[in-house]
Amino acid sequence: MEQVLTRQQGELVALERRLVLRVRDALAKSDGPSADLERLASLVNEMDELFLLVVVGEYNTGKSTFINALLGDEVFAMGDLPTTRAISILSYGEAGPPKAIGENVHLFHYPLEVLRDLDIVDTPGTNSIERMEEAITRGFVPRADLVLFVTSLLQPLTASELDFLTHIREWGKKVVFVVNGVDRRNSDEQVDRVREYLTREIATRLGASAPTMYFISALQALRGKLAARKEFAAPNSSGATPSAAVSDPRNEYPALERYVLETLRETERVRLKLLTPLGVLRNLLKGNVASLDKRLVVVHEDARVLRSIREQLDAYSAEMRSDSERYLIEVRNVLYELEGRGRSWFERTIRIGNANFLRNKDAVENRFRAEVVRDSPQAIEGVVHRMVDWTVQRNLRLWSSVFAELDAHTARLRESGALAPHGDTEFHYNREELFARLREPIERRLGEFDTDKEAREIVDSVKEAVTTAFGVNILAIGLGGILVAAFTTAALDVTGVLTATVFAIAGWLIIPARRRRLVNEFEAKIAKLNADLATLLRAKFEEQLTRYERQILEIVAPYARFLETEQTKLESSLAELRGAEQEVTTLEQRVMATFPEERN
Ligand SMILES: Nc1nc2c(ncn2[C@@H]2O[C@H](COP(=O)(O)OP(=O)(O)O)[C@@H](O)[C@H]2O)c(=O)[nH]1
Ligand SMILES: [Mg+2]
Repeated sequence: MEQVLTRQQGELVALERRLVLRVRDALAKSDGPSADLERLASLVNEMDELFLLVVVGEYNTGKSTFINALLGDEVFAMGDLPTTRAISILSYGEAGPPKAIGENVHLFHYPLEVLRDLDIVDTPGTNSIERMEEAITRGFVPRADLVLFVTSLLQPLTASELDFLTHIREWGKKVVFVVNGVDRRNSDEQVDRVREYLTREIATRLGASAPTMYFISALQALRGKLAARKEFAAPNSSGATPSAAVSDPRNEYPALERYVLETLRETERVRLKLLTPLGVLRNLLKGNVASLDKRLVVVHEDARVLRSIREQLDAYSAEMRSDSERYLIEVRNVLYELEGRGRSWFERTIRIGNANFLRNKDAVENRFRAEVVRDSPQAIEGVVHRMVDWTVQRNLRLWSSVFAELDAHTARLRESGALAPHGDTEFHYNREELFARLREPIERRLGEFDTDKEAREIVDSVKEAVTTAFGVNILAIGLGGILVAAFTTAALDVTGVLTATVFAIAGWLIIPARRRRLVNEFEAKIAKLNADLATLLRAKFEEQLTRYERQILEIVAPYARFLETEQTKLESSLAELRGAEQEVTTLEQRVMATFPEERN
């Protein structure tokens, strides 16, 4: 049976070791805290070490006295001052002066049988004014396989003790409560009341039902043993019964000693030893899952902001596209009126009586300009200018609202602590940097935004396009000038048809038919001009809109990529850690099933 258990123990240790390494790798990959990584690295070694029975409690509760009682010797200094600044590890061996091993750790030896199986650790008292001592003890807690928590009958469970117990429980440690100083009781009822009180408080405040609890007098026990020793060394030297103190029926020291010397030498020790790494893993995993979860929330928040910026951009573009149509309608109306004027001009002008006038190209052109073209080019130019101004203004507004959104988001994150300067992990660092990168160009652009210059650039490009489209090669000053030239081409065509020869040969006979054809041609020209202008303006507008969209997307894109990578990384790390948590539970159950708890 023993062999089977040993083999099973070996198997479980191997599984645990593999799990510890797996968690260590997962934490390293997810930029886990270096303290956690160090803890896991030492955990691997500690698994091979002896069982650690760690005695904790506030100073002066009798920790050192209790250990001395176990040894039946005064190995540790007992006193009223919180002087035990170091952790004292007691191992099996010849007694002698302690050795300092590492910072704040002293190694003692004593030839007590039980020490072959376990090391006993005396810790500096918590709650002394020396915060250092408490920190040393707290740091040692994760290593414990079992914690003996010593409190005093006269002051059971102070606020700071509760705080310390919470810390111990976070590491999943089994705690045995030792209430010391029963010799100082006023009555037996006092002991019963304290037991009831502690059982209740431990259950409600720490969630541990039926705690293991021993009411002892370490001092009586120690004195008894020392006296027995003396008696052994010099029999019949005194008539007093040395075991009188130990025979106090309310002193449960003998039961506690049995627990340490006997129970702990059996499967209980193996069980607890196997549970220790699992408790440590569970605690580290819990903390890291929580912090990754928090990071994931931040990443989701950020992604939401980017999505909202993209949505704003989409809404802006859609709205701009549909709103821009109204400028095209204005252009069409100008041309429509021009067409109307042109039609009646042809009616009035293309007549036999005007033959002389019609032969004068310059005169026709001038009159056509004065009576048909009129201010249409200026009107169209005005529409184009207004359209451009509107586009530029709206774009500026989009940038401002994107900026405001980012700003509000940063403020929210800062408030929630997600951007706190103490967050010195790579995650926060990258994030801050990207935020700065994201804001900087927007801020700069808002500062430099020159509406006039933007508008001028757009009008220039429209001008260039009109020049190419209508084949008017003029280095004109304004868009209007180019349009005048374009319209006049229409008039020139009119005069081109009405040559002198036509009048001479066909005379008045063909005039009405000619006129009709001219009007038709003119209408077709205007329709084409309208279509060309609309296409042109749409294209220019679309070009502009696309440029604006690209400008914003270019700024947002690296950030979006970062978030995407970060999210994938976080999610896979979380899955990994959650899987490990599952594994901890499975192993815990196996340990409990293989080495069941002994009820005493
Ligand atoms: N009356 C009484 N005094 C005790 C008992 N245990 C320890 N003391 C005294 O309390 C003081 C502090 O004990 P010590 O073991 O040094 O406490 P530690 O600081 O927790 O290690 C010493 O003077 C001990 O003699 C006890 O059970 N009864
Ligand atoms: Mg002490």
